[in-house]
Amino acid sequence: MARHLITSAIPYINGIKHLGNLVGSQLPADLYARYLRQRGHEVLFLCATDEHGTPAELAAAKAGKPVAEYCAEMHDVQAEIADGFGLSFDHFGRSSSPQNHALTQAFAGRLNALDLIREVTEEQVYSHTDGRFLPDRYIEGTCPNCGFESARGDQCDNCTKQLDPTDLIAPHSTISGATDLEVRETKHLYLRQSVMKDQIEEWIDTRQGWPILTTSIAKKWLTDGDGLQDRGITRDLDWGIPVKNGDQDWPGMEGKVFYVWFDAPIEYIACAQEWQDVGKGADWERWWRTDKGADDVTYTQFMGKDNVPFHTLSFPATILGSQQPWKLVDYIKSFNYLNYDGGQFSTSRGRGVFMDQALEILPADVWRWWLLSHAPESSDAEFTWQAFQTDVNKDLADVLGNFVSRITKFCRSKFSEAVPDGSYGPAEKALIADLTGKVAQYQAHMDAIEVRKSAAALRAIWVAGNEYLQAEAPWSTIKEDPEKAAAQVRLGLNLIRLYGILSAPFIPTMSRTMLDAMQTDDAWPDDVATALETLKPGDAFTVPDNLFSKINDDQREDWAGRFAGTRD
Ligand code: B3M
Ligand code: ZN
Repeated sequence: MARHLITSAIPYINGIKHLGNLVGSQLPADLYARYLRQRGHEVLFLCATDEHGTPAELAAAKAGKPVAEYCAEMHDVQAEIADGFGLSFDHFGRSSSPQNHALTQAFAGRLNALDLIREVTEEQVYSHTDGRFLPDRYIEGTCPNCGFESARGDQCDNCTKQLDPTDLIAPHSTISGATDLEVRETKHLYLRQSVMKDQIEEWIDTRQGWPILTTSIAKKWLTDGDGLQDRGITRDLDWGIPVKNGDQDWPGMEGKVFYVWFDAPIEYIACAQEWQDVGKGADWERWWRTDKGADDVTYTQFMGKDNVPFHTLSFPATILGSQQPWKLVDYIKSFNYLNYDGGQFSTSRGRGVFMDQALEILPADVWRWWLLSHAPESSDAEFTWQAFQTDVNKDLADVLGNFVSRITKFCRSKFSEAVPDGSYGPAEKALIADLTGKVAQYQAHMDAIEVRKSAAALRAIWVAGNEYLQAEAPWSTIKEDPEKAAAQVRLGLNLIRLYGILSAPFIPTMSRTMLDAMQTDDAWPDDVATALETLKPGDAFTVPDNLFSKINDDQREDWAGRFAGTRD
């Protein structure tokens, strides 16, 4: 038994996430957490809402609410939807927590004491009408690179060029539309990442077997252009963690807050404190301090590829720079993008299926299965309604659901609602041997967090049972050899149990239904042959409700139209 710390990138507070976001971090993290728990490991699985920065302020303004109130409400909304998807966080925290305030300020103080922070006087755009500076998304204008008219202060969404607000042509405030802007001097703090370049590079080089997607992005930032750059860690915003030097004021930094990407990863640590402080756990330092036992912990992070630079460079710079014994990440699992029906998911245009809408139309397990079995691992993936309908109907209804329903109904009608007696013959032994190999393969892929391969291996396990049933046909056997048919059914019922256990990380609710119907435990099969003897002759079971009803063409067309754009 080992100890595993698992974090998923923490979603921005500014609205409900779409399925592309879900499959890029939270869902595969949940798959892995559930699997490891089932294998008997001690797991701490943390996630939170990312509540600072311009996205939060702008979304609150749009909703006409004070930011704190907006964040508190949206946190609860996101928590409830996460629950609806079966995301089994041990704690779903908030980056605006008092714990994160204190910890973020403490890190800044420590880094400053070690001369890793420098003060920079720079030019920023000030809006007279709004009475404030306009960082990042508070300012829009024409991109100097491509001429796109709605380029933001930090980046052009059209040509992806990274911008500074002062680069924009014909800039205006996105708060008021004001154009009475002026460039003023203001002071900010920079984390001196450049002096830590070698240390970070060495650390990355010691990480064994990271996905290529992860290391290639990290290396690019380390070596491109002039190499790793110092990074601004403060902003002129009202909402956020006030800039402090530990618990002391920071002269010249009054009224400023830390940049959202400085405090967001620190929330991974603060979240463990929150978990303890709300009484869900104890001894958070055992997970995070290598001097308090965390050197035994394996720490895995999940995220979309756009988040990789912050997790491979900036957050490690904070941790390594502190020279304190914080746990560093062991493995970063990153994902490409999931596209939607010939284009991209778009939060601003409401294009694609969002998490709340998904749960309104279908059970979570259906989404979990499709998304995970199509996780964008080696390249971007695409959601289409046609593929979705075909795949889930086949896998969950024709293969798995059909198997469960056929066996249980047949047993009830020809024997009883109890496991019949009969000893396994050559066909059963051959299936057990085949499944022994297939289960080993499934475990190997799950251990390696190869999400798609794991799904394929699980599907193959379901298919093997179906093919056995098709070939052995107890409904025919029973006419000549009732005892043989009884053995076939006994194996079938034990297979339902095995499927319930193995499938739980992917489809926890359906798995629960299978296991409840078999009135059995969910012990992971150390040995497949033994596992398939667990349900004994005479053990009672019930016929479960249909696991999954197929998606029909009318539904598919209806949904394709409904989610094509502009969410109301
Ligand atoms: N909130 C970005 C995102 O949701 C950001 C992740 C923070 S992880 C510390 O994609
Ligand atoms: Zn551009």
